[in-house]
Amino acid sequence: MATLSLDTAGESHGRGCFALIQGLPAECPVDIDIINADLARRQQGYGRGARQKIETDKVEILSGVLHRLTMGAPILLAVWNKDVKIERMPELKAPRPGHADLAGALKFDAPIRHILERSSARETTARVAAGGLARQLLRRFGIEVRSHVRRIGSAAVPDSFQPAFDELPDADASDVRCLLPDVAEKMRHAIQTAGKAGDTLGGVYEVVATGLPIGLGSHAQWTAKLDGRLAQALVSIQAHKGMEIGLGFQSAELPGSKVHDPILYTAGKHPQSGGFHRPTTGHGGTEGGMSTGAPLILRAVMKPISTLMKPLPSVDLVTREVAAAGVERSDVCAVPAAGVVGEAVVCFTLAQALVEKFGGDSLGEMEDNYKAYLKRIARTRRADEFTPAKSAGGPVRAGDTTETQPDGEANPLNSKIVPDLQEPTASPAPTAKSAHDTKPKTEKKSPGAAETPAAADSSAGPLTVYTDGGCWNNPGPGAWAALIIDDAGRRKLIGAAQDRTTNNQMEISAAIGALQVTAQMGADRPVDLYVDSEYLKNGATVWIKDWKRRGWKTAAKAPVKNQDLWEALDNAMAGRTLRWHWVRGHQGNHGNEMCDELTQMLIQEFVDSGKRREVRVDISLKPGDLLTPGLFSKHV
Ligand code: EPS
Repeated sequence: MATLSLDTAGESHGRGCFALIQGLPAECPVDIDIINADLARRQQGYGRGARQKIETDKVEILSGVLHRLTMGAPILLAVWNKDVKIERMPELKAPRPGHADLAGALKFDAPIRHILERSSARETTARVAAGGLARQLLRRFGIEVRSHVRRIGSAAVPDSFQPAFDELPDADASDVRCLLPDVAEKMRHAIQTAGKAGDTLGGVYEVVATGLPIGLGSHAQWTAKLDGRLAQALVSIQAHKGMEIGLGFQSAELPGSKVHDPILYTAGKHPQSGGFHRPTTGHGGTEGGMSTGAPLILRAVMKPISTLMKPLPSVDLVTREVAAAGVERSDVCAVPAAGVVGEAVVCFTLAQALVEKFGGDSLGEMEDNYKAYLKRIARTRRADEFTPAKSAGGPVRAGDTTETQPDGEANPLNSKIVPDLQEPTASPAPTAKSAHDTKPKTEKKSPGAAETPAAADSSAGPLTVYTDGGCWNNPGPGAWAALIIDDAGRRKLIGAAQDRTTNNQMEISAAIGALQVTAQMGADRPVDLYVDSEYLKNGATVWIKDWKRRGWKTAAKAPVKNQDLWEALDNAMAGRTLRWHWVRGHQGNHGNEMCDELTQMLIQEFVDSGKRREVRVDISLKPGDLLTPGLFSKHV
């Protein structure tokens, strides 16, 4: 089995931080700028100490890469320190509670300085450099890893906040790497207050990875389990105390029916998991120690940094008398940077699992193995394929299996090596067919085969909805529009215009309209809603609970604006499985742009008719029908 390994070396104030990587296949392209970009991200963050102003971390590749390609040889990375002063640094008398000082000094029979220099979080520089290399291998296979901060001290995003994967890069625009500006402000304030008090703060960040093939890791041995390996990687980061996968600790409170993710099947889609997919993400992307092909959702908790400017009581290691713990230059909070380190260790762990699964001495060999695997998991099993008689007769030969795909187009292998990520797109591939359509013509239907949930449920799969609302002269004539996409690529566009309304009213109306129509398509089908209004998303997911509790009053006891619409939305949401996503409006998100375009056309039509004509649309599109603005003008 091919193995990819990483060892790091270096002391915080020694010559530098070093990473030795072995087992990366030959001929992988290496872009040093990608590694340096991650190193720079690791140095950012509100609450960092003075060290980050001294250092400008940049990687030097000392071996194993030639002409920007890996050579299949050991790779040595170096990030040279500027603050090199380890020889002159004083010994700490009293170990710092929370640090490696005490256990290390006693165990190694060594000065605290010898321990702290190596245990310092500066070591993460080497892991981030190695992660930047791993990230480049993952991208060859369509795997992308991102992160954002959920909590610093008591300032946290709501539990229900699950940003779309596309939104995660925006976290880097915030110095606390938090996507909600009001929470980010609270985080900064909390860090400031802790710093002034000579204290420190920890927090929680989330790492999400998409594009994984099903089956990385293995159920067969505890050391091979992907979830366990990710936990080891994350909890080994300095100051980390725990991690969660998917629903994580929340699973303890919930019944199984709310934790486990139903299995769905759509032929020709989700090639990285053989067409199988999940409407929900409770499992966080792993089952039985293996990846499922769904997004990997991991959260890690970092404790407050243990060097306190107002030190806690400790004991002098020489005199054994009470003494204040040693004080070293340090950070008040490093959670934003920890998220970047979390991404790096997840990248490396996934690259290890990928190399182990697909092996090969060169990237090309690994890619061939990967393609062959996608083909194998996509094939239909014959009813008798795994009966005892068959297995007793020897291994299944290639000719014994039947391909699932009835035509070339639906075969994922006719597409690029990098499979499409799970993110919904406004125009899904027009190739999807129902599970029954894909039964090979020659195959006899095996009794019971159609009863499997995977086969029977394809018509009850998840729905993707984009909505938008707008009006002219807020308040003034306005309209809303919604685009509904089912898991077979069928699309529906609905919308309506009216007089004397507001942007917010139209945003809520769009969601109500979309939920009413999707209820007719199956009230139990999970719905992913993509909206560009924070007012709508926050109202529907967070504020509405408090408004109802207070009898439709705001915290300031004022009546809630647009109560009638919120009540209608509340009714429409009842009993539904909804996931809300915020997308930035007018930024090229195809579904959002379509809804915006239709909204404007509906208003125009309404105004042109002297506001006399009721203007509504309800257009159903088959897979393959082009979704162009010209199409609206025919119907509006
Ligand atoms: C760090 C560099 C260190 C610390 C921090 C992380 O630099 P210095 O000790 O010179 O200030 O700021 O390390 C710790 C928090 C720790 O506990 O050791 C870095 O580059 O990330």
